[in-house]
Amino acid sequence: MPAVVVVGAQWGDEGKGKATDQLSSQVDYVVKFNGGNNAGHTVVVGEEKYALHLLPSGILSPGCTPVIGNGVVVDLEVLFAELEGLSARGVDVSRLLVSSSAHLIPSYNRTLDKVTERFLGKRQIGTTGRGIGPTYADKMARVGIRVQDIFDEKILRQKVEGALVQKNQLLLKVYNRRAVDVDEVTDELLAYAERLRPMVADTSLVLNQALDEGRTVVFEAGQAAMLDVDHGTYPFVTSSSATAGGACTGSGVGPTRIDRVVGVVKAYTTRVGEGPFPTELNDDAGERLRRVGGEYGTTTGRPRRCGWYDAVVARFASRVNGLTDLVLTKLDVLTGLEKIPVCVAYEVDGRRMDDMPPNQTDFHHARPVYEELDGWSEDISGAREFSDLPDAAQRYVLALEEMSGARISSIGVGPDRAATIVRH
Ligand code: 2SA
Ligand code: GDP
Ligand code: MG
Repeated sequence: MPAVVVVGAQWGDEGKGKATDQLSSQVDYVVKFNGGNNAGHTVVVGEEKYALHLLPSGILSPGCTPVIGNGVVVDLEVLFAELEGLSARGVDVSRLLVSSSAHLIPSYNRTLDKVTERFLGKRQIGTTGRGIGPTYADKMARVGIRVQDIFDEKILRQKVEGALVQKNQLLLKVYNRRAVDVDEVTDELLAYAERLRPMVADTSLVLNQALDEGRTVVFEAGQAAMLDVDHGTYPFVTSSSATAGGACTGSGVGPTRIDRVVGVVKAYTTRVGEGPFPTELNDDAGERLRRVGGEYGTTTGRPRRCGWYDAVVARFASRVNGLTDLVLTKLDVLTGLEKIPVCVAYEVDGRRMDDMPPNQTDFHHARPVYEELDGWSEDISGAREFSDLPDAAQRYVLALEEMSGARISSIGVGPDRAATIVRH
């Protein structure tokens, strides 16, 4: 499996961190290709729990080189804080490589993210407030600041000046805020230059050479298909390409080199932030999923919205990512439920739709068509083979597989690395 992409197949927090970490012991490089420190990936290793934001999960595996690709947006303050935090816990962080073309999140974009949300009022996106949207907007508007810029003070100052021409007008005239000082921002960024320099590399070249030598590379997505800027529930999305195509543009590795695309799905659904969510439960059943599943944001601590499994979403994610297989997580969280509803289609203004409505208004009106599956009461957290699962749990997995558009190759029955059933 030389080149494997791991993506979220719902609205994020499916357990991509654990899925990637499990692959990492046999992997040479783990590449983050989109997003930034809006992500929160939890990895549990024995008694130790790690919450990774900007760093790829591969950083926890000795021998694996973690890579921050060109498609990522990097907050340098967060990068060094996260590296120091892991170092203090004995993790070797010396192998990290950062693309010289990745964009930086200057402090003014954190401010703009928060101010814009406040200004949007009821129409807000529910962002993580980390400056992600404004930084990708700068990238597309060609006024972004890249990693390589901080090694040339003159160029950096010019670029910061260019970026601030419009932003300061906006801050002063629309948002009633004080203007940002060019020198202050330039100095803030320059202060990290020498510490960053040894990590900076032409990561596209490094990764392509590694693949030429037969090494194994995992591309780890942040967020998920339904939050992808093109394919998600726009405008309630993040600002990057979180689907498999993003692995190529965000790393400089071509699509012909990708061998496998793994989609991670939870046995139910969660969403954090605003936007449509057909199977959302605003009752005791939703509260139970949140409590048993520990559904709180890994980055912001926000309670996640919870609902039943949505096979329309899974089929859509299988299609837009070209999934080769699915990793099903958190099956253990459903233990104890007598019946488990699963959404098999939508009803939109009296019409049945088996596929994702391409029109956003229809998706806002979509009502789930449920099929009820039998639950199980036995503790499944110790199951390591598919046959260890009670019959009803096996049937639940096989039914999801049938509806979701790809084979389920692995099943999570607990947060720990070991709590996994691999289906051969
Ligand atoms: P942003 O900050 O611009 O990316 O926000 C835009 C939307 O994307 C959602 N988003 C996420 N959804 C799920 N998990 C994410 N990471 C954290 C986690 C979230 C947290 O692992 O729990 O801690 O709150 C993540 N990052 C961005 C976001 O909610 C907006 O809907
Ligand atoms: P990511 O953003 O997709 O990496 O997911 P998060 O780390 O934000 O959220 C997933 C949560 O579920 C984390 O707390 C994981 O430790 C936990 N988790 C992952 N797989 C399983 C599983 O199979 N069972 C249980 N109970 N928890 C899991
Ligand atoms: Mg997460």
